[in-house]
Amino acid sequence: MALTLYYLSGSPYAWRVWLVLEHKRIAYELKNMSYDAGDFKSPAFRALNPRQRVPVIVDNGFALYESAAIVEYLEDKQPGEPRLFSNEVRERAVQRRMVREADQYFATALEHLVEAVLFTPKESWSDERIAKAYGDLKQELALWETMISGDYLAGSLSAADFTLFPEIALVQRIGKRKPDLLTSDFTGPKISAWMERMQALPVIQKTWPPHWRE
Ligand SMILES: N[C@@H](CCC(=O)N[C@@H](CS)C(=O)NCC(=O)O)C(=O)O
Repeated sequence: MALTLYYLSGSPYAWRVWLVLEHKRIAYELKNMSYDAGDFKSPAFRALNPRQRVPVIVDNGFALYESAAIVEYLEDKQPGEPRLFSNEVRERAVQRRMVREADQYFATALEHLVEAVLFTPKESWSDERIAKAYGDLKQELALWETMISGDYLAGSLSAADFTLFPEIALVQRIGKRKPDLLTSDFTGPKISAWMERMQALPVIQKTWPPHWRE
């Protein structure tokens, strides 16, 4: 039985898992979820994830949620090249640290921005709330600017890159909804170059959120 990924277009967490499946060339089937159709509230989905969030994978009857845990599971299930974590112990530790940092700090501020812009009707937008979330994200990225050491966040292309890229891409997407949001200093030169490098990867092109292409 193929592995199924419960997916929502535009979710940075679901995108991470899709990227990893493609990168590791693991066969999968995508199940597109819809808020409007009530998919998240269905008893069947709740049985897979009581938190009612994507991503969820079901691998031959084994259901798992939380994107970072799914990424580690996929690496454990199919170890070896192409790897998601370095086989050098310290580099692997830094990659794991970055996954946690992206989820704990960047994604928390990102969720505030999503709430403030995407989930709030335009007429009720609070400039103060939006500026706070945006400022936190910018401050976070100033730190990442000092952390990136080469072409990728830490050593070769890894789970760290597949975690942070979709999160920053979502901020850029929110900038399309609110054109005065993004300032030219949002990402420094190193993170800007890394974003471009990432965006050029075939795996990113292939998994670009479908509704962002429209
Ligand atoms: N920590 C979770 C976050 C998952 C998450 O928040 N997913 C959002 C989409 S971006 C979701 O499914 N939200 C559904 C809802 O809140 O009803 C992960 O990494 O998998």
